[in-house]
Amino acid sequence: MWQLKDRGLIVASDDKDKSKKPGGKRQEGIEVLERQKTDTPKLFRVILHNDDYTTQEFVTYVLQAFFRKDNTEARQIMLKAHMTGKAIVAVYTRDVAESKVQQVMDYARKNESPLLMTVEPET
Ligand code: TYC
Repeated sequence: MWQLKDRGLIVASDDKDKSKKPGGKRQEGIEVLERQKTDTPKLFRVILHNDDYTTQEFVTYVLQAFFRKDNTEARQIMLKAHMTGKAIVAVYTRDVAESKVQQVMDYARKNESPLLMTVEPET
């Protein structure tokens, strides 16, 4: 198990922790820093899917409002989906990607749009 300590150190606190002497307290410092690991989180793409009903303006607005795209990039992503069927909007951790998609789909349904976004793992 990994724990975040006060000064931002990541220290191991599992049984295999060699810096922990038998019966004694775990030692921290240089020894611990050498053991520092960066567990890179898995990343997930938010995919925008084309449909025949949502207006180009609505899609462009959604990309700006929910994904902080400027108008030019939002239009490029929208047009890619419009012309090819789908486009990658952004890449996030799973929680953020799923939450963004949920928010957009809620907003789209309230506005009577069938706009579809999905989440897929990065390869
Ligand atoms: N195809 C839609 C239209 O012509 C526009 C559109 C673009 C809809 C991209 C969805 O993801 C989309 N009105």
